[in-house]
Amino acid sequence: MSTISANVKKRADYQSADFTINKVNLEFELHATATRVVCITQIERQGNHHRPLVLDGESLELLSVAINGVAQTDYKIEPDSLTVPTELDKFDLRVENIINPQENSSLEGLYLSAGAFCTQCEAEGFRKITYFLDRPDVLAAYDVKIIADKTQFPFLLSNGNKVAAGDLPDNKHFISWQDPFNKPCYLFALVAGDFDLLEDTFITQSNREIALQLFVDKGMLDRGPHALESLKKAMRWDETEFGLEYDLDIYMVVAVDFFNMGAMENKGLNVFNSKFVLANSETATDEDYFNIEAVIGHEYFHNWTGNRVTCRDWFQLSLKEGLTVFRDQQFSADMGSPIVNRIKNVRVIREHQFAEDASAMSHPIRPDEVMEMNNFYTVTVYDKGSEVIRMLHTILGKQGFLAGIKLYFERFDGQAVTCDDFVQAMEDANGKDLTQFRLWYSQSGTPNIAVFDEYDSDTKTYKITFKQSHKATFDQQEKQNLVVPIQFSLLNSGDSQQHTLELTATSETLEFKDVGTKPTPSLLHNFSAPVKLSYQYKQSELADVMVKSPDDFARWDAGQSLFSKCIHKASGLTDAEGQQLIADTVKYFEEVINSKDIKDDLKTEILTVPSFESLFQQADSVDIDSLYKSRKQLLTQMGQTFETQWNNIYHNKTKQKYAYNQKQVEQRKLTNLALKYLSLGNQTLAKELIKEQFSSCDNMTDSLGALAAAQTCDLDLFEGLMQRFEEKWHSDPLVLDKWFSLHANTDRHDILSRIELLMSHSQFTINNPNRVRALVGTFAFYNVKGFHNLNGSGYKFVADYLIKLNSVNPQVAARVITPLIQWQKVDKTRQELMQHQLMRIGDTQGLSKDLFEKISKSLP
Ligand code: B3K
Ligand code: ZN
Repeated sequence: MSTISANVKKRADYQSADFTINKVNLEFELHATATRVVCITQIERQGNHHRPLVLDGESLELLSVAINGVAQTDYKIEPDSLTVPTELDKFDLRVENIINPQENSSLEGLYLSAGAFCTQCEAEGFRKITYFLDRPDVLAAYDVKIIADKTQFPFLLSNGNKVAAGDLPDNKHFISWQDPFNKPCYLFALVAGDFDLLEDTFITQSNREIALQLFVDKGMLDRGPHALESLKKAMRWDETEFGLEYDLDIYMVVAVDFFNMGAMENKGLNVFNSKFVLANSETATDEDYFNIEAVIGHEYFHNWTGNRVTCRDWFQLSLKEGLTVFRDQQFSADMGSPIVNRIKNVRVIREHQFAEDASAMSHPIRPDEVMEMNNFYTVTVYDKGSEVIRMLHTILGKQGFLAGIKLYFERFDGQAVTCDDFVQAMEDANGKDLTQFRLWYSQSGTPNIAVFDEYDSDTKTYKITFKQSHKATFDQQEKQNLVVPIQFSLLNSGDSQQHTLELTATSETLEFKDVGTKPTPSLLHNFSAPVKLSYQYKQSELADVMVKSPDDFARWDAGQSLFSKCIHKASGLTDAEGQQLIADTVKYFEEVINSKDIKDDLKTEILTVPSFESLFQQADSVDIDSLYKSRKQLLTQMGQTFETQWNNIYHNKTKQKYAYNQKQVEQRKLTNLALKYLSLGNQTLAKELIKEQFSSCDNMTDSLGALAAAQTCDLDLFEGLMQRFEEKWHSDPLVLDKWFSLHANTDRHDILSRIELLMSHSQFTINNPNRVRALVGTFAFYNVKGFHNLNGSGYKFVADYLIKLNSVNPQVAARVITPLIQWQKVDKTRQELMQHQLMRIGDTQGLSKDLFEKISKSLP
């Protein structure tokens, strides 16, 4: 393993900055290989000390440093810093440097995305632009002047308001921007390019008119309206639900093709991965439409939770991310189906967050130690972070929660604060002691909640006991009891009430009197805590909860448990016994599929078999092959047993023209599920339906529905349709990502040579994160058979690719390595194969900090 001077930063070591920056004046003269940056800052010493000024900076060519107009020479340049000795307490610093955006394939700092300049500064990318105090607790007002060629870059954008513009010699022009709101440098943004522009306005609750501008690649205007509509919905929703109004007079969103993640909430100038902006019915699925609305909402909501009140240091990331994810989840639920949304949230937790907590990357939502900050934009910080906020919402109630939020903004607007500050505001606004609750911020791992009950028919007493336990995780041995809100009700007891227990001790027993018959508990309503809950249900009891619970989430969850228990059990039985168990289990779903009362959205979810990933997380050790096989047998049985019903559902399909609305979305989801089951239950029929749907549908959701069904039904048919798809979309990379992705998760023996071939496709490039995620990411995360091939070829393939990607884009490489470091639950042989590949990657010359941190943690 190569050694890196691994600089581990600890949360406990936080110190406020030696200097602060009051005002920033930036000037950019854009050039693909040599952009000149002049940064003039008003700097002030903080406290009584004589330390020199130390600025962060990476990959910069320094031209000059001046203090109060006097050129300096005795500064010291190191690979990641610039030290300027000075005794002055208040001074103007001028730094001039050159950067090379064209060579910047890390997509952090200033880089070129398909010919347009753009920036990504969070977390620590600003230091790749100029020498600066690159930390979130240094807040300043920015004036920015951008100079560039007028023909190539007619749009020159930055944060805030446009204050000046003009022509310059040599066909150049300039535009100046002023952002009146103090911000940390991670919220700085610059974009320059030629775009098509979609404009609209929004009138705020206090009657101010906001200009909305959406910048997209030339020729993409017809794919912009959904994003703009989503933005207006988000703005209105934040006013109605939280009383929060937008503050600047202009809100700009730019869609770029090369982007490391979903989007970035830069003040007044969001930069988006074009995948989360561009949509029309032909190119985007219902899921794309949903995600666009969610991500547009998320970035907009950051304007208050993140920008107006920001993080003191990066360990506090969940302060803004957990809270903003919670807000975007509430928004999505209000815009669409609450139950589908909640299930979606829970799937992320169970499939990915539980996996992270069970791996060597386990960390609390507020991490204690970080080597590379980009590695901590995790499902734990984001999604478990959101669950923690949700628990506060449950414990304090909606009004109490809103009172806490109000106090939080009153106290901290314009400041950089901590998670503790947030909880303190919640405590103070509600007069509630949250000392024990705070442990959710410092403790990692998934709590286990075991539930036991007993019923005494003589005394008509029912007792139910909840017991919490916590296993050690890779990062923490010692665990404490947490506050776990558990919502539940008792079926068949004559008591229809929902109860909420705030479990704080190791164990607590509740007693119910005058209970006529033994109730069946319906537990963890709405997934009231991010825990693994167990109760020894009989199959018939689960079926009871699935059909009768007053809580839709509990109904779905009971169905999932029926499936999961059956799959796990069958994977340990002989084939014949397994098949019998599966056939018996499937019968319980007859009432659901036949029901006229269950709404389509819930029905589809209940009838969807748990993903392999979530089954994987339910056991401590997994026999991959037999689990995979049993799951497939169950799917097939579902297809065969209910062939008639699937056929009926399918033929009730809407004939309406495509529209993205709740009713149609639910219908498409259900009919495409039916088609998939038919492809397992009646191949001959399915093949005809698939061909017909693929040829005649007017939207991407149904095209992909047909392809996904073909993928399980008949490989030849699949190949033929995939070819047609490619012919239609070969010049549209965003659409082709769906095609790359479908190829990558196909179960076929020659999958690796297929992927190699796809890498030579003219639209594939290792430089574009969307392409890499679609092809290599999908394979590693979801192609169970290919990735976990016992001959080790899948692991080796991913490792080889990561070795290449390491030098191109370390951030993306560190994402794609995730499945490889999660070797803890697989068999010994596979563990060794995976570890061997991790060691190989670890030996790479020039290994990035990003990969080093993950590999060094995960090797035993
Ligand atoms: N705050 C950004 C994420 C930045 C990731 C840096 N590696 C997007 C978001 O969460 O809204
Ligand atoms: Zn965010």
